[in-house]
Amino acid sequence: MAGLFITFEGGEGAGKTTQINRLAERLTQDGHKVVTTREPGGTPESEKIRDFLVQREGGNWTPCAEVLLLFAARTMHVEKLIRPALEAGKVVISDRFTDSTRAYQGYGHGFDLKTIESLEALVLGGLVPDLTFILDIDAKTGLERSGRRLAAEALSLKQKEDRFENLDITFHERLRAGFLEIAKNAPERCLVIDAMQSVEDIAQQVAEAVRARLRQA
Ligand code: Z5A
Repeated sequence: MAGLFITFEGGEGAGKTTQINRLAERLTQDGHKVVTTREPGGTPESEKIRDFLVQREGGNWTPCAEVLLLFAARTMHVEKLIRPALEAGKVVISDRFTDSTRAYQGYGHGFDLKTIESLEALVLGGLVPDLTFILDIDAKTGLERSGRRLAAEALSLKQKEDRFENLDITFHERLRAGFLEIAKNAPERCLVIDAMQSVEDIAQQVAEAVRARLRQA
């Protein structure tokens, strides 16, 4: 495939959205065609599934149902948006992808990682990000940051996307350890960045890594 597929991962409030906006701006200035997207979501159908999954009153799903909904959203996202954009030579930047299922549902909630891998084989058809940034932050600071963002959003209580933020701190600690384990197992793809640094310093490290990868392509 001709394009470049970049994903951003990490716990709540790690700064993914902030960094994706910076990176997209830089790459566009450099003359690249950039598509930014997110998971769950990215297509109209997948955005509907997102509401079930992340909103406070989206539903009380069993772990298996939650995983299947995530992969239903992901197959639409991959087939309708990500793959066509990569085939058209674009840079696709996704706010979360399948590493989040491994981290949240697998390491966080204890859902069987082998089953997640089987679903990945079915849904992704070999698609793997070229580069994954794991923004690493301690759970408490991340939750404080994301709490401030949620408080600032002018949404009704029902629409608040805080179903995962409301889980206890030990869940978020397992999540962080899960992301670090994922990075350790895929060092050729994953770059762990200390998310406690300033927005500017992180943006610089991200831009350098992406430019290096684009030079290799
Ligand atoms: N989920 C799942 O369980 N399984 C899956 O497979 C997938 C997802 C794909 C939605 O994700 C939820 O879905 C998510 C996991 C679950 N759990 N939750 N909740 P999301 O990505 O939409 O939600 P999020 O991680 O909570 O997003 P977030 O809180 O917006 O975090 P962020 O995008 O990483 O951060 P941000 O919006 O850029 O920044 C947050 C605040 O911190 C904001 O006020 C910034 O101005 C500030 N900030 C950012 N960077 C800095 C630095 N460097 N210093 C200081 N302050 C900063």
